[in-house]
Amino acid sequence: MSITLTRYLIEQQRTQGALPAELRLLLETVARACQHIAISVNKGALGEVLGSADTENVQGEVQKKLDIIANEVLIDANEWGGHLAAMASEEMDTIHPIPHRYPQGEYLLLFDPLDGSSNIDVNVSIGTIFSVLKKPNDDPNVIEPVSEQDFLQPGAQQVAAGYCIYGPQTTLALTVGRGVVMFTLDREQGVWLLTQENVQIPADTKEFAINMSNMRHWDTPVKRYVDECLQGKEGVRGKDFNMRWIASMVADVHRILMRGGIFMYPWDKREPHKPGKLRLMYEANPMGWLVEQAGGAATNGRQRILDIAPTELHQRVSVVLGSKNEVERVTAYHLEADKTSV
Ligand code: P6P
Repeated sequence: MSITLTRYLIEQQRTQGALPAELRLLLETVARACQHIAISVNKGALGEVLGSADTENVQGEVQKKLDIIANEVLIDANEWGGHLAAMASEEMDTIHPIPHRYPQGEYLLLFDPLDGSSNIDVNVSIGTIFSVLKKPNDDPNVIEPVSEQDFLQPGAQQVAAGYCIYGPQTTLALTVGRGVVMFTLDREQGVWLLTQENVQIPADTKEFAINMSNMRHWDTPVKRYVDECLQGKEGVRGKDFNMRWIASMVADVHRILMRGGIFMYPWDKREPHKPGKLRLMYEANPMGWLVEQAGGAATNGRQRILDIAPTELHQRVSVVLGSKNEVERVTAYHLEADKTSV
């Protein structure tokens, strides 16, 4: 008998006390929204969903039609349920408070509605990334309007995180702090079925993911690490490495959760004032927690990503995540370089 997402979450709520009812309802709503997004993604050229929307988001990036569709699906699905105080999205400049006509909840939902948009029109895997926080000072007697400041919590405060990858299979990866589980969408039944529990990332790997075209812009520690990988068996690592770069964080992270590896999007000299390309609140934090819950590690090259105290909703961060021993090596190279540069 296959276990559906609903049954799994109810059992987590009932037997482990790990899951408040309101959070369970929120996660089911997000999963249903991802099912809805998958329908649009899978239509492709048949559904008038490809190409640019000819608008820009807060990041200054041209939005694809599917970016906007996915954002609207998540907003519409999560506005009325009574479990949220507000939402934040890569595609929206400011937070989206729950309209007064709906009941207010205690949770904050953050998402990148469609990560990897450059892959949409060429039929390469893309995904939705989401993170759940609790609204701070949630005193039922004190009704304060939710603010952007309420979202600025370190990733260690997340109560749930996950992603949905729209690939050959449509798969949902989820953690509520008790390891990582995966569900695969059964399209015939229209339900998510549990397909993997206790996901574990091997501590070692022979596979690294980074955009090699940026090599000349990298800082020394990253160059040192990648050079050693490229030296292969003859070099200090004593083994050959393989390289992957899908340019879709969800797809690269999913591969790492399934078979190990290290993913790097480090700071580089192209835009030295930016700490990195990826966003902390709705990319690095949820992915960092999933990776840690699966036995891996996630740093910005110097410190644990989940310990970073956010100052802005859309702030960027350098990301090194995946197989624990490799992440620790890259992080050690950064700290060694800092010591010698003092
Ligand atoms: P580049 C997608 O736009 C994204 O935010 C991540 O999903 C992905 O890992 C990265 O950017 C790809 O960036 O510079 O290689 O195109």
